[in-house]
Amino acid sequence: MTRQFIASIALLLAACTNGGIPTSYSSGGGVTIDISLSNFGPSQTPYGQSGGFRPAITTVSVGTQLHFTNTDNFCCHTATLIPGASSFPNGSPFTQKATQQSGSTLSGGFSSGALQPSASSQTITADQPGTYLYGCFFHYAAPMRAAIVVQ
Ligand SMILES: [Cu+2]
Repeated sequence: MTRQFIASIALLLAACTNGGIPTSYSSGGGVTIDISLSNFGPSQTPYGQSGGFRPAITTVSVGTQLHFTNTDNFCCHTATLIPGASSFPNGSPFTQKATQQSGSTLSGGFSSGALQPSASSQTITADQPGTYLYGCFFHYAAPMRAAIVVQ
């Protein structure tokens, strides 16, 4: 194979997989982020190791409405904001409060509370541009962490 051919294949793969990080993009409407520790194994992101949520990085525009659904068949998971973090902290950043549902905007902070199998969170509005890291109270170290980027 020529060097050029190899380079073009590498480019093609990069375009398809976006560096191996599962991402999604939405320009409005509702976006569902799936929660499953069983199905979504660890992947590397610019913020550290992610896992347990799909996509690992959800990219949306301002005004998008988000919610989380527990697609595992066991209790429980949370999706809980890690306030002010630009990378995933080593230890769990959460308190017991994460198990109670709170918040309806990304900038104001949120937690889905403890979600039973098939349960969905409240609707959370991507109200301000920024990068929002979040994770699961019960399985933060698994890892169960992911990011939402609002543009
Ligand atoms: Cu969990």
